[in-house]
Amino acid sequence: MSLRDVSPQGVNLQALIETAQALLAGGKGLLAMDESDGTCNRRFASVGIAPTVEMRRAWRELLLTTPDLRSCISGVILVDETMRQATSDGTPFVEVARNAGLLVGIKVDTGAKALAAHPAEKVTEGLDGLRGRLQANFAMGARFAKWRGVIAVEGERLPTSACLEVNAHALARYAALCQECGLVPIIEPEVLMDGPHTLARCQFVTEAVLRSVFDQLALQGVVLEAMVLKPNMVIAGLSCAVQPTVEQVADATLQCLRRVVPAAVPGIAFLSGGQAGPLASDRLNALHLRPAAPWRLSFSFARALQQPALGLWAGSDSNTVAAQRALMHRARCNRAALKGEYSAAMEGE
Ligand code: 5MM
Repeated sequence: MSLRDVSPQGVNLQALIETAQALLAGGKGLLAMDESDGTCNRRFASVGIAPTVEMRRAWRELLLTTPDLRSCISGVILVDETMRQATSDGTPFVEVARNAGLLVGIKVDTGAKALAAHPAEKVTEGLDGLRGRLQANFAMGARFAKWRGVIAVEGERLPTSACLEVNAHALARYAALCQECGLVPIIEPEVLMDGPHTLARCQFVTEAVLRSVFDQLALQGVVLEAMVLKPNMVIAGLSCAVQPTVEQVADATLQCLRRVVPAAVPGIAFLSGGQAGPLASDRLNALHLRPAAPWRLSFSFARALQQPALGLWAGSDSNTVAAQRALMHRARCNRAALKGEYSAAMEGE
């Protein structure tokens, strides 16, 4: 395919492609810090932090002002609240991130809601008024966006094809709008790890999900060169009796992706999905010890980067330095994994 420099809507495709490549360049990954209020508050509650706007602001300030974050992280995914907040000295977070050499992204879905007539399944909402919100986010400095579809696995019963189709449709419509508005879409279809399903079942479902997503992306005219895919790794359910080795996860993940992700996609940045930080790094590392894939493989972690730091911070200013060190430790582990140089020994450093 030969890409025109400017799309029919007047969008500079070359700029979008360069942004997508910049997100994936330099052996760096993404820091997802786009937890909605409810999710953030639940994570705060687990370590005894008060669920207030000010504590969420303070936590996001700690993350964004971590010294040297740019050595491992190319971009940060914010949530609307953070996009509009500032540091305690009044510097807007968007400015802080850009001054720190980080591309600014924003989560623009409005959450996964119950899918009518399909008990236990969800569809992600947020398409109404999305064009205007994307234009406003671009004007505020965002250069990429994120939307997450959630797919539950339950034996052979779930997911239904209805769930796959509506989520893929929404992801593709979001992605097309993003590109029209000058933002690179991060496309995140997540097969959840809750349940006793096997590695093979996760691979089967993930392949079906991605096939559906790429069908819809083609239908909606999304330019594959100007997007980033953010999928789950192919793993067994959390309560599956037989847990795969990191090598089995790497092989199943790559086999699945090779079958369905076109080579035109510049990169794949995995979510961590609730895996412990060291395990996520180990699996990411194994993926980089396999023969070269057609896309860059990276990370876009939230919990697997933030969790130890959050526990150390516990809402107290006096713990900021220790928490920022813990964040950088996980970031360095994952940067090493992108070169196939991570090992458990790094955890002791
Ligand atoms: C799967 O969640 C995304 C990646 O985070 P993990 O690495 O922890 O799995 C994450 O970006 C997620 O989409 C945001 O935290 C937003 O989630 P909610 O549910 O709050 O919208």
